[in-house]
Amino acid sequence: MFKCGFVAVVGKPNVGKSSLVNALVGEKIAITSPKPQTTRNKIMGIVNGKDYQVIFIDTPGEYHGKSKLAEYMIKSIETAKQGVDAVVVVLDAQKVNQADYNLLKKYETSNIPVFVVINKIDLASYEQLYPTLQKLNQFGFVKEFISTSAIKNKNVNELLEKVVSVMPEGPALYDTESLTDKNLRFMVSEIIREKILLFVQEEIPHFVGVEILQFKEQGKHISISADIICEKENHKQIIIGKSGSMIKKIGTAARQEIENLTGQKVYLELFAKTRSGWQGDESVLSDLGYNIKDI
Ligand SMILES: Nc1nc2c(ncn2[C@@H]2O[C@H](COP(=O)(O)OP(=O)(O)OP(=O)(O)O)[C@@H](O)[C@H]2O)c(=O)[nH]1
Ligand SMILES: [Mg+2]
Repeated sequence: MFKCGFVAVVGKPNVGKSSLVNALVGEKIAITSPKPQTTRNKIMGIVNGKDYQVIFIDTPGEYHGKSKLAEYMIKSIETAKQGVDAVVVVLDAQKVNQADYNLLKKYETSNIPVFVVINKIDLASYEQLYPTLQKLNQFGFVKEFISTSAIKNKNVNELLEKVVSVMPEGPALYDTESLTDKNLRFMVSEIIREKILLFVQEEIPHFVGVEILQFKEQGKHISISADIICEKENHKQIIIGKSGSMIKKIGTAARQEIENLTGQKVYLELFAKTRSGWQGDESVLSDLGYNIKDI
């Protein structure tokens, strides 16, 4: 008997949803960062076993922004939950609060299995965890509570086994060689954004978008050029850095990761541009791949 199904992975920003999906897949298919609102799209992470295929859908963290980009992200979360066979709600073991309980309550009447993952247990002591686990007892409808560390790969296989056990019978829906529904071009733009999230101070990365202008595979190497779209002129100056030092650092780190991913030599050119109000401009959003009509 072969099993196949879809599982939405949801939760507050920064709880480790993308890290968990990467751990389940066994490869990095989604970018991660210490800053909230890293993920902007729904991204499939496909896990293939001998007698199953589970399609996990990573989603943006639940939040309430007002821009058209926020609207796109919120709609991505909503549509990711539709028609799935199970939901995994991820919590940060150190920071479970009312917002998580409110989120969980929404699933009380759901007629599909709900799993609660208490992630980042490597950072939480038992004394910290105990009151949280006590409070979670009130959610009797939850199929299973699983404590994990996505980073240390702890209990990730146990989670997978539990999820597989509730998947419906059916043939694989995706090529069993595929790990994600996203293409290399998308991954490249995300890797560049991840380096910006890593290197650039607090707020600015949330106002940045990456547009791939050229993506050419030429024999043994790949030539890529991309625009880093900034909200304000001073954001652009920070992205560029003193004598271009920041954009160079972003470019070097991104190029190395793309080379590791593809096994090919990569030429990467980055340009910083200012497009004030781009997060509310449907045509720019569409150029960046955030097309609300597509989801
Ligand atoms: N120590 C520890 N850190 C973790 C673990 N899982 C994730 N992290 C870190 O937590 C941060 C957020 O992880 P992400 O996977 O980007 O979180 P997310 O829920 O996808 O965040 P958004 O996309 O912004 O909603 C990153 O710095 C991760 O390295 C874990 O199990 N243990
Ligand atoms: Mg994420």
